Amino acid sequence: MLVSYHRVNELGVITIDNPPVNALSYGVRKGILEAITTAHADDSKAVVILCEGRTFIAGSDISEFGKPIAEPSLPQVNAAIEALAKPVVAAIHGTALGGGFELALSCHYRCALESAFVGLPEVTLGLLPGAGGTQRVPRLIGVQAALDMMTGGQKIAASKALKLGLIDRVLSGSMKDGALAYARELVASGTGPRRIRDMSIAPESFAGEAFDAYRNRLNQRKRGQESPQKIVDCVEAAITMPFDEGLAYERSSFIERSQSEQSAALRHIFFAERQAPKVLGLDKNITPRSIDQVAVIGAGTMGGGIAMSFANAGIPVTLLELNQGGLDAGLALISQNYSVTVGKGKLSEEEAATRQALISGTTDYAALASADLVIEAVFESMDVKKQVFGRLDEVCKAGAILASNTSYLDVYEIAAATTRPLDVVGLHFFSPANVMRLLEVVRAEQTADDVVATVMRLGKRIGKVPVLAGVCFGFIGNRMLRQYAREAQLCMIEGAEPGQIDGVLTRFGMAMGPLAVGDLAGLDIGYKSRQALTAEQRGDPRSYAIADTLVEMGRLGQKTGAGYYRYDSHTRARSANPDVLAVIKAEAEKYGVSRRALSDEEILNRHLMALINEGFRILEEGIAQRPSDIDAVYVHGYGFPAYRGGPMFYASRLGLDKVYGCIDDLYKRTGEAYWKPAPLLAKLAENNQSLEDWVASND
Ligand code: T1G
Repeated sequence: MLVSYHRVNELGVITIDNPPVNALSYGVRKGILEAITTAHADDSKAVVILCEGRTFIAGSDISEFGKPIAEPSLPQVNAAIEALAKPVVAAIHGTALGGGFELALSCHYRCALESAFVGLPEVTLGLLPGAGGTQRVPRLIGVQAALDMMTGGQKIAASKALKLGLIDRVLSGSMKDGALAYARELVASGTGPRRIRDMSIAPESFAGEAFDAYRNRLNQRKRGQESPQKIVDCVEAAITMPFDEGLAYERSSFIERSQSEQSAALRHIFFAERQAPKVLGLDKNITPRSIDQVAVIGAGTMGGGIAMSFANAGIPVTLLELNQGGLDAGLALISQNYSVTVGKGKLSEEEAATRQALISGTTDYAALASADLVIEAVFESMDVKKQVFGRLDEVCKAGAILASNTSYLDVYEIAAATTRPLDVVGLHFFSPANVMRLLEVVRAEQTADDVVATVMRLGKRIGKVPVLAGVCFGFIGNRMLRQYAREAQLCMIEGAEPGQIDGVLTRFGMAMGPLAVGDLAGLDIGYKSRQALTAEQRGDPRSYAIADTLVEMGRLGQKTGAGYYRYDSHTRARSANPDVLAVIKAEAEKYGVSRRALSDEEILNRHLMALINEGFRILEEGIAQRPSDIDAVYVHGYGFPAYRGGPMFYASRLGLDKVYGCIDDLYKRTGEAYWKPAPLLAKLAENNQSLEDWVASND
């Protein structure tokens, strides 16, 4: 029974039971409407709506999107609830989100457990609240708070929701008992239904120009995203239109959004994040190892960020640094990071102190003896890493998992430095590790299955998106980045300036352009890693000549105030660096490149096709399990816009025949091996197959 109705004396109780998150599937909507019809006809004095399982309704059933909506629609269900002539109480636990909270808003009263959250996160799916949220919330809490809630999409804790007026009572103890008691109180006091549709919004509370100002701010904060703007339109309609017209405007806007490319992309990422931790072929009955104590080797930026990731999840961490000075500096940086977060109001002083207290420092390897997991985050040198793993092999207890945070070195070779290769795995975090959600889990040839299962589950526990990668140079993300970065360099030496290249990619939606990223990371990073490579491994000298010359001129990027751009020493504001043009022209001349004007379209096409072609190679080599894993990597680790779904989703929507044609043209024009279309792409395009077909054949 997805929905049941039973009486408790004078109360009617509607119970929803649709695991895992009580999503509002067709069956649930139909069951609620039937229960409301029953409650309408019987002599119950009030109705309570509650859910079994771990949460109140977490929203419409996202898996139903893109299919025809089977009636009753959620707005129809909500209208029936709101119209009931007796008080209806929503009893919230867990997370009442999206359509779930909109259903609660159509109830006349709302109560929630202290531990509960409410929210309207539709904007994160490229949608907007499509069942009354944009019309009811402004009436309940005012326009500004409503706009912030719906364009941000964040969850709101019960205590804050009470202050805002989103809920009427916070319950402690049993949610069901508390909700029934609240409903009896309403009956006893003769309080009838209270409908939000009957509330009004003071028109002067948010005049027209305030809406335009809000839209402009959104253009900055949510660059390129269509739904936030549409939410503003719907909220403005809540002021300018009667309630039912506003509902109709919201519904037509929602339907338009649900059919949009951006929503399809964002829903793809939603499911990609949840698919990624599932390892194909892994025995489902494997018992993961318990991870209660973690150690991190190296108290630098990465090591400190990794330690914070675990402390933030309540896991004690021992941070090891070779000398006390380095350790003190690392702990000071962690303390500073927490202070900044507290300063932004994102964390209370107490919570920051609690987390920081979970991080202890040491310079003695013996302190790692009881760790269940040790993560090495030292200098990116195979020799150094082998020394560290040799020491860990000596001091760590049997069964401890030994992980390297290497960003491209061979984990299999690192494991060979120990007597326990089965316990060795790669855990590639992304800087800043306490912020970036991507975690590449690098499985070496001998990594044990229970180690993989353990770290995939642990990745979710610390709020990361864990993606399984096989061993190759650069795993998934950095391997694709090298192709993308090559095109930035070649476009530059062939005729484009840094500002044009970065402008094209940021207008596409990338968080930053490739050259600005280089300046941020430091051009010396790539320079140093190239010194360790042979000329053949370094590849086409035109693809690093400019970068190397800038480094040799001491222009390392932001850290020296100049790289591809100049940076203001106080504000770090970026501006064109005229010296770079001279360097570019000199290198072009040196390599006999006759510069020409490049169109924005050519620049964008080459960068995206470079990512996509390498993505297909990564798939066919089995380095990534599925195309959506590659998308999760690029969205969560490299700033690819989530509203475009990731490189492989983008390729799917373009059509693989078109993608193949683009890459094959580049191959024919340049003759470069790296532009040879990946065999898997060629095969799928030739057989008129999609990536979905390939996934289905591989699952
Ligand atoms: N629909 C379908 N499946 C869902 C789902 C949903 N709304 N939410 C979660 N799941 C699945 C998920 O795919 C996973 O499946 C399992 O549940 C556990 O999820 C009209 C139109 C509720 C905070 O955006 O934020 O309402 O992998 O791993 O970490 O205006 O799920 O186990 O097979 O995330 O404990 C608005 C989305 C929809 C909320 C729980 N609602 N969900 O987090 O578990 S649009 C949302 C979440 C809407 C109306 C509009 C989280 C969670 P599997 P999980 P979790």
